[in-house]
Amino acid sequence: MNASEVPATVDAVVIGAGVSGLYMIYSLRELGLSTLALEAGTDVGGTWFWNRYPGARCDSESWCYAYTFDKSLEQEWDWSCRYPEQPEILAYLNHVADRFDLRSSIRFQTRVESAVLDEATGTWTVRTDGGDEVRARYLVTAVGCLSAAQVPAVDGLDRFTGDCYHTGSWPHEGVDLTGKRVAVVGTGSSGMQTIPVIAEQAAQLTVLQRTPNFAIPARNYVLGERRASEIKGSIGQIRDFTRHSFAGFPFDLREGNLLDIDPDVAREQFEEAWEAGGFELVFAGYGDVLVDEKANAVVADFVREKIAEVVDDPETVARLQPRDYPIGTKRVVLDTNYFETYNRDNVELVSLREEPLHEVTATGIRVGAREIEVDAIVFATGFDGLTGALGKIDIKGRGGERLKEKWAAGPRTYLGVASAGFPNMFMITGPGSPSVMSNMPVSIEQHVEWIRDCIGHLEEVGAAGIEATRTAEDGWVEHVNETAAATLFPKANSWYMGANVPGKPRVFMPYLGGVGPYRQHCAEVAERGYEGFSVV
Ligand code: N01
Repeated sequence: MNASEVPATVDAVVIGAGVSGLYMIYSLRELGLSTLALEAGTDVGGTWFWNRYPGARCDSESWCYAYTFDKSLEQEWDWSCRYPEQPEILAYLNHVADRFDLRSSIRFQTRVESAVLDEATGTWTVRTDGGDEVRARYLVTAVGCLSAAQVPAVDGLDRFTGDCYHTGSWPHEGVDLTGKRVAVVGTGSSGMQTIPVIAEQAAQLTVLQRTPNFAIPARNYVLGERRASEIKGSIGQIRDFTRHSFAGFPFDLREGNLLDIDPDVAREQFEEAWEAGGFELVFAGYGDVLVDEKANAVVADFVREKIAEVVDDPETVARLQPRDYPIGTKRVVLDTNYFETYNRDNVELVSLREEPLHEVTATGIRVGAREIEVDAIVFATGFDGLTGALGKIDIKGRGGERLKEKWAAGPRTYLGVASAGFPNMFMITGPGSPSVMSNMPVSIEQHVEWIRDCIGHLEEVGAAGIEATRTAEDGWVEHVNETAAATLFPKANSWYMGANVPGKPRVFMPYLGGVGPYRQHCAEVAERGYEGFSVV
């Protein structure tokens, strides 16, 4: 089933049918509101619908990368392993859509082009690429933080006669790279996941690296019946823990500071974390690692040493060891055989710092003083994060103010969920909320439930609308900036800072105050009658 007709009026429009959109539909329906979700893709899944590149997988533990709103759903779904691959997560999201009959509220293959506030009625008119218009009292953006793919403007790209792909919009029918000469541009999470898999298929793989990245072994494993049943038995405790943890994971920071610990003891702990795999080495490390450069260097040195142990060629080791930003301040990657891949005969690492990328030719890529002939180029060059997808929609609020213009010098939100001048518009995991600094489903559920309760309150008291005040927003933006400034994060040219998009303002966009404290703060705002909002 599909909401094939766009009705003239609904209570709420949701933009997107990924992890956040699906749960928002469910929650708005719980309130008894008529809800229409508009989704550009042909099916549900959002990030997991588009990112089908070889090796795409989750790097949160599967049992925490799932909805928690329905206890029987938690018990009935069986994850195969610790870090499932994209098809399994997409199958899960399809299962959720079917189980709760969510598709009947979704209009697929429909991209939202604009959303315009009618101040007189306090309603939003949402226009689609098909020319349909729908009017709604509530507008909820569930557009994802990483959904606007970025392909760099490399000279000559239009002349290339081979095949070109971006990891974030991978062909659904799959791509056979067997026996091909392939170049991968980019060594972030997507690049580091796909490089080892492409290396196994391709005749020759050239990796074009601008900035080396820190990675920790994922050490994925099959769950097995015993472990799966243990997890299901304790899922309630796990759920409570993640919700109140710092980053939404089933582990938290250690007590104390690394620099106060005996170096031998610390080393032993690092070795254990390395062997166990996963994010614990950095995110369950000591609090000073992400705020104190000396403490950070201890962990960074450890990971650099590990890279040197794995990779045979010393020149390649030197190119792969990140040196110019603190570990953790660009997204740490959980890898499977990434560094090992550089020991293969068919893989070459090109550092674009030594051999700059000049242009793409008809048959290859010109770097430094040479041309590398390739049959296919894979851009693993990331996204216009956090604001890119919202910026593609022409959102006009009070007085015709455009959200994009309001955010020209960086996003301005209250709690990352609302923006002054845009009444009755809610952003799920918007900039200024923990979002990408956390295990996403945990933050998504918190936002969806907060928005649901807020809308439920408005309906109950018969309010016409809600809007963040400029004062509350200014205070929140300042708090978000101060929190980031107290850490090492602004020291890296990361997409968190907008550094990967030419011309984008350098502002640290997510909120670093932690998932648990943020949840508590949002709950208190609601308890105090939606403090910082005007309810009319
Ligand atoms: O994108 P990225 P991504 N010329 O921006 C390089 C999530 N995710 O798709 O570092 C040459 O991280 C760029 O270089 P530099 C996760 O949150 C999660 O990999 O900017 N190179 C970098 O190496 C992640 O952080 C999973 O110097 C250029 C790479 O391309 C986020 O998505 C899996 C370039 C881009 O890395 C984005 O990850 C995948 C240019 N002009 C993604 N422009 C999970 O495991 C960019 N680069 C859940």
